[in-house]
Amino acid sequence: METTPLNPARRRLLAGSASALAAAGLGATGIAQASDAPAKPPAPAAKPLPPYAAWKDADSVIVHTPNTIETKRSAFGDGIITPTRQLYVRNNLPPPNPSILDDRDAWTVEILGVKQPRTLTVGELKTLGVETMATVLQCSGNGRKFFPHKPSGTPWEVGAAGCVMWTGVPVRALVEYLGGVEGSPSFMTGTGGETLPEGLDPKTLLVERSVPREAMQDAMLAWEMNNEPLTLAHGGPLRLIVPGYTGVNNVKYIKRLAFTAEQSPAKIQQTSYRMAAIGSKPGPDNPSVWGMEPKSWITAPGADRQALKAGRAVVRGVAFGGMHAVKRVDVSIDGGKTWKQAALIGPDLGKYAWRQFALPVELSAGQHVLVSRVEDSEGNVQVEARVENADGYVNSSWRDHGLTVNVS
Ligand SMILES: Nc1nc2c(c(=O)[nH]1)N[C@H]1C(S)=C(S)[C@@H](COP(=O)(O)O)O[C@H]1N2
Ligand SMILES: [Mo]
Repeated sequence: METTPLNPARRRLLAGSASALAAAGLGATGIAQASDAPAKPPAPAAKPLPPYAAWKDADSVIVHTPNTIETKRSAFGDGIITPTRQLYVRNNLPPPNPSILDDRDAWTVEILGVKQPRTLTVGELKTLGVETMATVLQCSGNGRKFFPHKPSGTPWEVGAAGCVMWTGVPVRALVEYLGGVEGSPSFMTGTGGETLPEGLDPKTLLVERSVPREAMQDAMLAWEMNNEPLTLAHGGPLRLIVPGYTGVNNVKYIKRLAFTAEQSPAKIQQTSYRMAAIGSKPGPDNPSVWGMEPKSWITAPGADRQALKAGRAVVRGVAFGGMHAVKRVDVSIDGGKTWKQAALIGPDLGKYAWRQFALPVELSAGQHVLVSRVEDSEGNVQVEARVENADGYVNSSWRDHGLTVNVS
């Protein structure tokens, strides 16, 4: 349905049908109808925000379900950090009872697989060290909407992602305090603190994720997001942050952090979040969805069907390397035929944050496809085509993420 002004071809078509109606002897009414835009089906009513996330900015988000809330392409904000009220939310299970935030410092986390395994309170964690870092938090399924085979799962477009500032204790400092890692386990496994329904095998629901042990080097147990105590929606009182890894590996409401020889037996580790061929059943032999890849997308101008006038405009967007820093970003306003290097603007908050980029352009009337392509410090370039996979994970395709705008 067109919400943007009609392009010339469309105008001709309608003019043609109007004169055809006139020729057929229809009166003014017929012509008026023909020159109006075709009747629109009523827009589906926006779903309400669920109570635990009622404080989100309703105009900035798309509520897919009570547990899957996406940031609109136009709503990442003009600064580098995604405002908390605009940040996406993804819960695989309903969040725990809000009473877990009543006494934040009393929340406990059990640390296993270290020389002196122990249960610590958040209050104690706060005495062991503190750091602040920015990371891109991005759901493994961000961009799923563009997979033509329509995988099951939320059809996220670009907005299951944000750049977030975390404050907490480095896992390194915690492990050192507990005497170091015991033996040589291959994985770091975090367990979420949701209350599981009774009578079901906990393995089918438990949010427990294992990542390669090396990831501990930069990982953090965080109690603050964007300078505020961590909300329930985002995993308060305590959350594991594994920079460079997709969203699911950043376990909320963390109750246990363990250094383990094996990956978690939970379904979410064994069969979900695996890169499997379309048509096959994902399982432990398929690669796990862990590290993120270089990815960027345009956020302005013209996102979410904002009207555009011909003339000067600044094409803007966000870009990240996943595991490495951003080196450069190129932008095209003709769908990838010709490219120009964009300027990286705003502060550099480290290799796990995203960079904002901008390129002034001259936009002529008509339709344009705005795309961006990032290269990381290791020379890895954002892929043109998505890697097809059964469940629609890790779509980093620059072509899929292009923004089509109509300029009048
Ligand atoms: N305990 C727990 N941690 C979790 C989840 C969950 O359902 N429970 N969802 C994961 C997924 S799939 C994503 S994408 C991110 C979403 O983080 P956010 O809701 O703070 O944006 O949290 C991850 N950590
Ligand atoms: Mo996710």
